[in-house]
Amino acid sequence: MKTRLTELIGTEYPVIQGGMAWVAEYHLAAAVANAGGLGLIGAASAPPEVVREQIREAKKLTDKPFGVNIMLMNPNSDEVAKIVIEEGVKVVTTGAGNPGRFMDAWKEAGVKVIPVVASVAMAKMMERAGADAVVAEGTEAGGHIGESTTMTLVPQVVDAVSIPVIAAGGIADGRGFAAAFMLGAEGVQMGTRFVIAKESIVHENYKQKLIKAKDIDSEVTGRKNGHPVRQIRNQLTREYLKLEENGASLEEMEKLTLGSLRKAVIDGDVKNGTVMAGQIAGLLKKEETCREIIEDVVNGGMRLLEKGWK
Ligand code: TUI
Repeated sequence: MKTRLTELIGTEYPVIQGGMAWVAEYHLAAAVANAGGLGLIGAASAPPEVVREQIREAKKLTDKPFGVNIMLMNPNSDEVAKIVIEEGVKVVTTGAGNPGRFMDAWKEAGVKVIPVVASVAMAKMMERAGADAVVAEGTEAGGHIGESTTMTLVPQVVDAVSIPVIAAGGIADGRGFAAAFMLGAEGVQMGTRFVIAKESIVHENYKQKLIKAKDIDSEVTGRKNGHPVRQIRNQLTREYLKLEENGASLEEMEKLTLGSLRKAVIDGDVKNGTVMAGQIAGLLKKEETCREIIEDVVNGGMRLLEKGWK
């Protein structure tokens, strides 16, 4: 299946795996790459040398292209930006900020740059700065989010830029894939569905929490402090929202969430840890391989697109 995105990044399918903190490590990235999608290593807040090691491990598991996601709120992002060039990474995606200051160095090194954006203004700015494509991520997504829904954001970004647009937020099956293409996207990015992939190293408790989740089980914390994060409701979100309601200090809130994503992903503490997931978690049914996931999404989507509205 060829789109401008597959041409750009050299994958078989127009499917990108989200660069999820703690979750998107090299086993998952390589499995997605081997299944024909673009796997990503999520640098998140990992020490830069750990990111380098992750890239080298992924290379041992796949000869297909894969990328690195750089979370721009991380103070280490300058160093990680250099490492991706040194290690010959083919694609970089960015989140939670403006990657403008790295753009020239990446372009000069031949790295394809795909910023994740949550607004039309940011998409236009990224195109002007030389981005090769953008991921337009709606507020249905898990983790750090913007305000607009995927349904409204994607067509407005498509109309505003001429580079390829990849839709993200709320997509986990063939119906979401087809809908994204109907909105003008030329690819999709999925996070939540890959969290429960067989190759994902996420703790079984976390996977089961997502499989059991219903449509309304996610909650957004941090709206008041400017860092809204979507996650599955639990003891931690209840405590957090209570503190937020009572006007607690940033320090108090940070005490609660420090290391909380690791607690859920690695230790399996889904009560006191942060269980980031998108609103589509309610659709998830079972653990499958990355190949099964990608084939289900692409084949299901293509069947719908060929069938039309009937
Ligand atoms: O980045 C994400 N999702 C994330 S990052 C993350 S790590 C984290 N951990 C704990 C607390 C907070 C974050 C978890 N999930 N998605 C991409 C994304 N980017 N969504 C929204 C944005 C965004 C927001 C503002 C992109 C650009 C932007 O512009 C800011 C500016 O500088 O104008």
